[in-house]
Amino acid sequence: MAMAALVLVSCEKDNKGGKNHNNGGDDEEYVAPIKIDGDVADWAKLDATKVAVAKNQHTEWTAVKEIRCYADEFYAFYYIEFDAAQAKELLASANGQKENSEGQMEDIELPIRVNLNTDGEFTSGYTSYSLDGYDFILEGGIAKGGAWESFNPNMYQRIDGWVNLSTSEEGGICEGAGKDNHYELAISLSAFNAKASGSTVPMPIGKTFQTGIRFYTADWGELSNMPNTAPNPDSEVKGEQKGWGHLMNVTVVE
Ligand SMILES: [Ca+2]
Ligand SMILES: [Ca+2]
Repeated sequence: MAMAALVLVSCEKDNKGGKNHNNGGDDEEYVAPIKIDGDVADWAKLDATKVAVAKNQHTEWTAVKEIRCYADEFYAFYYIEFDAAQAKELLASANGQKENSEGQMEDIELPIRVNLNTDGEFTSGYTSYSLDGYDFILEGGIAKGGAWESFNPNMYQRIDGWVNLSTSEEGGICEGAGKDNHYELAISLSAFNAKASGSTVPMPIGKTFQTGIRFYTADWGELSNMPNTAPNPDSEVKGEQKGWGHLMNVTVVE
């Protein structure tokens, strides 16, 4: 929690400089509309017409009930609601250590992948496991040691395979916090775009983007794709057979 607070403070400092467009007058201090603390009461204060919402419609994936996304010019905020009973089981399962593929011991975590389509095109990027081609993945754990943890992901861009633009050790792109069966996370758009703009295929987040989240068990079993739909076995589209949904469309609020 202490580290998450530090990240937000440093981002606010940077952002204040970026917002200084009235000739150095008394800038209004930016106050994030969502505090990343796992308490989701602040979401009720947002203009609901500007919040993208995806409710679980899948008949087999029941662990995640709903996700939401709201973006202002500094952050993209995410709300995640788990089924209360399954959240307890998932937290308990993200505990202890395991040997990774390189033979080293590492913490068992509950991983997620935040998917972002930043180029406005639905055929470029990664088209498997989503009906829309997304260009970036933020991949990392949200729980370990039996408790929620901050979100400090690796950042990958789809350029002829996945290219790692930033490691979790570098940090500074995201933060997250959970409480009971809710989890909140924020992406710093300036930090994300600094990495995205510096790649061989620059593709920063603009005024609109599309997003979703894939959820996994602690051993990378499929837990849920959000947004989703009820599976349609009669469809000729593989994603529709499996109940994958279209990404949420998010317009940045200025
Ligand atoms: Ca909050
Ligand atoms: Ca794309």
